[in-house]
Amino acid sequence: HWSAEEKQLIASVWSKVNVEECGAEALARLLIVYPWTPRVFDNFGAIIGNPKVRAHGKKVLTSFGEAVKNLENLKTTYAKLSELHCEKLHVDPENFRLLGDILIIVLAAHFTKDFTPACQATWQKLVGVVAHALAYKYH
Ligand code: ZNH
Repeated sequence: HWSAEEKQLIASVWSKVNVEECGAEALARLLIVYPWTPRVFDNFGAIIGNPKVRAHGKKVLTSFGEAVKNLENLKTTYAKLSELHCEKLHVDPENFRLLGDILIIVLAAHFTKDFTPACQATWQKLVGVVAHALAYKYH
C-alpha cells in the first residue's frame, strides 16, 4: 500500500536523519509537551540535556528505522515491541501517536523547505501506521 513516490519520499528523508539528534529532540519534546509521559520512565529527572533521554531517544528512532526498512511488514516487525510496551512497560498506545506527531514537527524543523507538504503527508501516514503496528498487540 505504498506508492513508488511515497517510498521515495520516506527513503530520501530517512537517509538524512541523524537518529541521535532527532531522536533525542523528539523524545525530549514529548516529555515536556505531554507532562504525563515521563511517568513510564523511572527517574529520568531533568529532561533537557539528560543523557538517558538522549540515549533512549536514539534507541526509539533507530527502532523506527525498522519501519522504514519493512514498510510492507510493519505488524510483524513490531509484534514483539508491541507486546513489550503493553505487558511490561505499560505505555498507553496513544503516546505512539503523540510521538509520531512530534517527530513530524522535528523533521519539518530540521529539513524546512525539503520537508514539503507532500513529504509531510507521506510521513504522517508512516507515523500513523507505525503507531497502529505498535498498538496491535494491546488487549
Ligand atoms: Zn518505546 C523501550 C521502541 C515509543 C516508552 N522502546 C523501547 C525499546 C525500543 C522501543 C526498541 C527498547 C526495548 C528493549 O529494551 O528490548 N518506542 C519504540 C518505538 C516507538 C516507541 C519504535 C515509537 C515509534 N516508547 C515509546 C513511547 C513511550 C515509550 C511513546 C512512552 C511515552 N519504550 C518506553 C519505555 C521503555 C521503552 C518506558 C523502556 C525503557 C527502559 O528500558 O528503561
